[in-house]
Amino acid sequence: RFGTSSKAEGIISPSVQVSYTQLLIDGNFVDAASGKTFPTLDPRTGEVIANVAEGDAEDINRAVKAARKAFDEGPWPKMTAYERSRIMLRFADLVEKHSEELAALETWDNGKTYQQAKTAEIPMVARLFRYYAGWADKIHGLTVPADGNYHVQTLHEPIGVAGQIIPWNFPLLMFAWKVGPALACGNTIVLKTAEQTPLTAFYVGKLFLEAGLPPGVLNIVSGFGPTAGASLASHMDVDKLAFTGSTDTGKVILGLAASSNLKPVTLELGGKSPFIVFEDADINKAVELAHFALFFNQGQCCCAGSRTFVHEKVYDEFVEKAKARALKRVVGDPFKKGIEQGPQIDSKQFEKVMRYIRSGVESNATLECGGGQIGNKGYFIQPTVFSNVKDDMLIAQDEIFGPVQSILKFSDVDEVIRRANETRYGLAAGVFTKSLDTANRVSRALKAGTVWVNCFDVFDAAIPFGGYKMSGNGREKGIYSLNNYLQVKAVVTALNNPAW
Ligand code: TXE
Repeated sequence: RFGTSSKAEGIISPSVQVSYTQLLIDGNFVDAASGKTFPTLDPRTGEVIANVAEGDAEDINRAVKAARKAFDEGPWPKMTAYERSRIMLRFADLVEKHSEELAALETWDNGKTYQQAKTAEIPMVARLFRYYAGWADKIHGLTVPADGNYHVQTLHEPIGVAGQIIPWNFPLLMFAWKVGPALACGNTIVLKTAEQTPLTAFYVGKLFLEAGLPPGVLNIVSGFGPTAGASLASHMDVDKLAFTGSTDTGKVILGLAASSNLKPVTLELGGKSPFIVFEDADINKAVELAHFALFFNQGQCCCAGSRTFVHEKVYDEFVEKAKARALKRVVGDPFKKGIEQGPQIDSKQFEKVMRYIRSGVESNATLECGGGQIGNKGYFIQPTVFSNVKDDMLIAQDEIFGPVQSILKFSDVDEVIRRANETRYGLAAGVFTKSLDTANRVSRALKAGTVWVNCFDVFDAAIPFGGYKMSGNGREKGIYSLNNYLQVKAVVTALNNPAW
């Protein structure tokens, strides 16, 4: 139980306990068939929060069977869209009602600040479900004017059983991005949570049952990638797969889908997003937003602005200010007031980030500040800034996924467009300028799924999100996400009309 110290000075979360640690299959919380469990850890200390059921192939089979039955026999796809929409709306209300416990559980399991979880992420989860509830009864096909004596219509049907595999950096938001559109379209779901963060999905699974979701419509399996995840990706009775995670695992998943039943796959993978500051930008604002773009969520964002390109005329001033801002960043217990940065998710990610920091130093980038661990417990890392970063350095090419800002220098527009695009990724980009011409030119030239102009990390349920190149395929959120979960059927009927 967390919260025994909730009255201690500065602690801002309510007390919360772990109530659900079993798999949610066919409307019931059950142990893994093997009886196995695994620990989920508190990133502040590395200590065990709870042991949760370790699902594997057999549990995925059970979950897929339940989802199949709920799809084929109903009631989910056979309910009216309005009824489905009302369940989703009731669920959104319950998320809001339980937002404090959910935010506390998310912080405990993930290490993100309670403030961020409570004021930004949980409200966005509710918003997403309301947005997709709104779509449920507005999904329809077309009548098509074809040549000949035919009446042609398209039916937009749910695909069937959707498999969804999510990561640990935004556990509930990723749940919402995937589950919202799948349910709105009438699919049933088997979702595998990340092994680092299984807790909040179980909690909202319970809220969904309370909202009236029929058994088997949403099944949640915790477990590891190569076992539970791979069984879901290669399952012959899963009709569609959606994945968010690393590019390497994305490739494995695509292979598993291809070698099993060719299920369609949407992938949201890594990034190395440029954040471009032109000489005419408001420098103070650009420094603050570049800081936010990189350090938000401990730097664990697929769209982090992890290559900060700054025009040579304002480079030195920018670096000085970026360093001063990073030095001011408050790192500590994410449950405490005023904390901006908590620990990294686990020892594997911590070691990865530290390796990249060493690589930056060894490749002669200038370490402006940070570079070390904070304390000797948990996975806290000093906000780190490198200047004089060159394109061919590893820290400018690979996704670090931590609080490490790399600042590069450029001298003209064509050069920065070329360099910004010289990456295997293409998820997002930021452009900072007061010139409309520069903003328009650069945002059209960048190969990225999202371009933020004079802003960054603006998310909204209606704005599509996804990647070019090795950042993935398909778009989530907005109207675009519905296509991922629908089949289009053309019905062509001969018209017995001799006059035509
Ligand atoms: O990712 P994985 P990891 C990036 C980030 C991070 C790196 C590694 O750079 O440092 O990936 O993180 C499941 N079959 N991102 O190791 O392995 C796994 O259980 C089926 C960016 O955590 O991709 C988890 O549920 N599933 C990213 C999910 O995949 C498998 C967010 C993600 O794990 C599997 C997270 C397999 N063989 C990491 N192997 C983003 N785009 O936001 C693993 N999984």
